[in-house]
Amino acid sequence: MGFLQDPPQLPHPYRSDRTLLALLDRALPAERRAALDADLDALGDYAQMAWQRAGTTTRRKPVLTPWDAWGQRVDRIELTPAWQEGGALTTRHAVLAAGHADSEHARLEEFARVYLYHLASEFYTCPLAMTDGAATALKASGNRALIERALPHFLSREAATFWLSGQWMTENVGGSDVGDTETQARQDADGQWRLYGRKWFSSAVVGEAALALARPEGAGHGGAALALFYVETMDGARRRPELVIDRLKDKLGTQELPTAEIHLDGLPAWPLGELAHGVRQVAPMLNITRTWNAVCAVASMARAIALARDFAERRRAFGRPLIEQPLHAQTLADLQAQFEGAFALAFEVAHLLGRVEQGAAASHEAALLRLLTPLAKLWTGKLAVRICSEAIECFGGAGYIEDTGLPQLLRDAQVYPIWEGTTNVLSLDSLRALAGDGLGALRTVCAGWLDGNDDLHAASAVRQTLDAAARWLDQHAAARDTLEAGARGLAFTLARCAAAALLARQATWSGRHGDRRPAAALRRFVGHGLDRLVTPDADDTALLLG
Ligand code: MFK
Repeated sequence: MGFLQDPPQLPHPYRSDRTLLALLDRALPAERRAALDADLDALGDYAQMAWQRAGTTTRRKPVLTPWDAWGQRVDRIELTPAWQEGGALTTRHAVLAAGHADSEHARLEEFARVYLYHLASEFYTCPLAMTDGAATALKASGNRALIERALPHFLSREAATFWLSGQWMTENVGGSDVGDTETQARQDADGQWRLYGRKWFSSAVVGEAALALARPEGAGHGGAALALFYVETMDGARRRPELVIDRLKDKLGTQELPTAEIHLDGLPAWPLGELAHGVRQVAPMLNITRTWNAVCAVASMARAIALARDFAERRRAFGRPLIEQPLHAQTLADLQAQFEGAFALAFEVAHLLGRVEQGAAASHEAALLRLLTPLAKLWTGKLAVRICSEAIECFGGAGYIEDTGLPQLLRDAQVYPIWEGTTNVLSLDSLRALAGDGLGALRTVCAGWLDGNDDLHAASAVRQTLDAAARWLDQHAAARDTLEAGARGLAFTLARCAAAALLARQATWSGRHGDRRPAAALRRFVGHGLDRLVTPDADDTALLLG
């Protein structure tokens, strides 16, 4: 037998992740930091085990069996091993419960768990995200009966009582434009609301509950006339007959996740609040799932870079290991710097969320959270695809071979810019957030994050770029079409400025502890430029599309 290449090994996802370790050491009080360690260590162990298991077992997908042998409708879904383990893992390590604890650090501690668990979970994190979102939307609704009914299940620390919740919005007609929802809510003779219609992407169909948008009978058109309902899917051990699974989707990635097309034929439902403004009521859920999306996107980046970095030491070409090849090392270092910026922004959103929820944030920080949430989601989603693509290229042809497990990283990453609102929908959402005082809040906090950092070039780049963004916004505020056409460039610019300022804050802290690597990440990140502003020419756009 001739030469055989050593495959890449996954370093321990928790103990070897210096970015995560430094963040937690900086941001958490020592007592809480120590208390968190055991759960993160165990989730890191599980992630390493799952990577090894994936390399030695045949990959499986969920299977739907609609009918049993005797003609009974059963809609049984067989799940992969990681999915079968999901409830036990989640509750044992309090993945969701941690985020709803009574502390300003609760969300940061939750999302550290999410980050480590995500890839090993095979996107079981998708229904977890929705369950977290449902718990948050229920709390915001103030509906005591539903809160008492569902929250103990959603936030349970025991697998036996744990429930997953879905988020049933998307329909054939209303994907991004949810206001076109066709599902109807009607009251029966006993006054019970029931839902009738078809939901086109249901990613938690194996769950026990869902929040669903529907149009109450007789209500008008558009989003404001929709209502938000809570539903349960099970009747004891059986799925309720009024919920029918039509088929599972055949997707580009996230193939272990059983995403279904369903129809509702009178499923009992309870309104969360008023029978209107359902989009406004579901917004707290969207902002939670968008935060999950951002953290899971950086988890994918971390995994791709960790494997490429490890491989660069094992693989020799042109007489030396890849890591000693200047261009290869440059490529990996660029990825690392971009990742550290994205990581800083996603986790700042997580931490800020906890502080705002617990009333521990300054007054301007609620506006900041409203702005940073879509920015983090849209920027990390796009970056995850780019980083996963570049990282699998670091393996040459091996990165293109299915059973290395590497192509899956890229296919799965492509979901981040799509789920929970595409990049363009989120760019437009950031304009909504900028209509408040999001930009003022961002400028205030960036000044604070930069304070004390000795990289004057970085500080001035952030300040100048934020000034340019503010001028751009003023200049185009009255021209809605130009504003929208340039919204993506504006969003990327603001996201990169926030990330650079956050890198500066981390670099200042790490420098004091003798670690110069975050300062290098800051220099490299700023070196790639912060300004992505564009002023599109509408005539050229029309010509190009003509
Ligand atoms: C592993 C990672 C985990 C990730 C989980 C993945 C789950 C995957 C399942 C899915 O993908 S589910 C599908 C996700 N679909 C979307 O995200 C929908 C995309 N479309 C949008 O986001 C639209 O912007 C939206 C439907 C929310 C709003 O469009 P409209 O109908 O034009 O809404 P409008 O009239 O601007 O806003 C209605 C109200 O909601 C307004 O408040 P008011 O009634 O008080 O005026 C808005 O301010 C408010 N609102 C909208 N977005 C908000 C928000 N409030 C707070 N935060 C937001 N993000």
